[in-house]
Amino acid sequence: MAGRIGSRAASVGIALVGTGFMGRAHANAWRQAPCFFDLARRPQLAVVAGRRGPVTRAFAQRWQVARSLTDWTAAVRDPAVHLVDVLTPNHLHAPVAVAALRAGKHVACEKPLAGTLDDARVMRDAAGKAKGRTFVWFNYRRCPAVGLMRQLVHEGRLGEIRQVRARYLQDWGGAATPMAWRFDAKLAGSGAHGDLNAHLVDLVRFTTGLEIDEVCGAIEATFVGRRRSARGRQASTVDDAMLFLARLANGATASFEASRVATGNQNANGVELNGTKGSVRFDFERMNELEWWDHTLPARLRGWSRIMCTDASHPWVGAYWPAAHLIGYEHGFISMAADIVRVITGQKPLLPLPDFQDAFRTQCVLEAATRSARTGGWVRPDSLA
Ligand code: SOE
Repeated sequence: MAGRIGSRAASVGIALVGTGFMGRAHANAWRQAPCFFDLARRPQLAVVAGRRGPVTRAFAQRWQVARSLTDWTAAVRDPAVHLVDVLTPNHLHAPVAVAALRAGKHVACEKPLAGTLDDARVMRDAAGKAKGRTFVWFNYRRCPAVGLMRQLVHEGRLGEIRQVRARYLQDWGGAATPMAWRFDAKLAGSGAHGDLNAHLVDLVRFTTGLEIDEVCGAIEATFVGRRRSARGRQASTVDDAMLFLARLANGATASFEASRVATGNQNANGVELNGTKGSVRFDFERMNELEWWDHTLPARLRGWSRIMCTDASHPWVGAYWPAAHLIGYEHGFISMAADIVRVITGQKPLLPLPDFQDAFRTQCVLEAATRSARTGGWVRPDSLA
């Protein structure tokens, strides 16, 4: 079969399953990656599958995808496809990803790995038995400032990490936002928690290299119980905000805060790490910058320095523009698409990519927080694996 792993094709045939916001972000990334990065094989948009025929056809035309289908099972089996990119609502991640792995394809799946821990476990197990490689689109790992944050920690410049503050704040305008799959627990699993805390847990694990040992003090809240839709008013069954505390493997304390009701914050995805030798902080709303407090300097020289992470020596930046010619949201996806192609052509990614095994650990932390919110107790993510 032409599309099976190990074939000597000059291109990597991609099937996009989904045509929404992420469909656009990924179609763009696969198209742009070989323009900026030298890749052993060129990604080719072979197929797009979507529920609605006209929308899917228009998507295919706009993004120059060779074929459009309304049946994702056919996309997964297509011999021209080497990698299936799962961009569906969360409840479809497991069926699509497992079918693709069984068909011998590589799989890249949107975050969170799944809406439920059970689905995530099925995906992790299927990946363990498959020949194909797996990837999860925790795209913020590919911000150069986040990459630098990880490098500073791993070079020992922060000393021992003692405290972590992670918050991902959005403002969805309350009841003004109409019903969508993201508000339906059966389709999404959870609300702000799976959508936003998933990124934070991944970012903290990625930048510190530390696992999360224990979770406690979680609190979840739903403020908008019903939303308007074409079918009248429908129940919104997910959390609008979820906060929790955690202890990392080295004893450091951490706080996590995800919200869709944080008026005035639009995409404030931020992490601060405090170590014995220094601190760093990042906020996606200023994504090209990393702030660093170097505590090894003499006291009279200490202060927050703002590093413009646009030098060619910063991760991925050399592929783009000259210093201070800023990059944006889409570049994280482009860099990730390039790193995925590197992995499936036997090369190393610039910095580690999350696979299903890795994202399953993040999912266990999310589940631990949900259980803590509902029982009021301490939960060890490891005990759920
Ligand atoms: C919506 O909350 C959303 O698009 C998330 O689903 C993404 O993961 C995040 O990057 C931006 O906000």
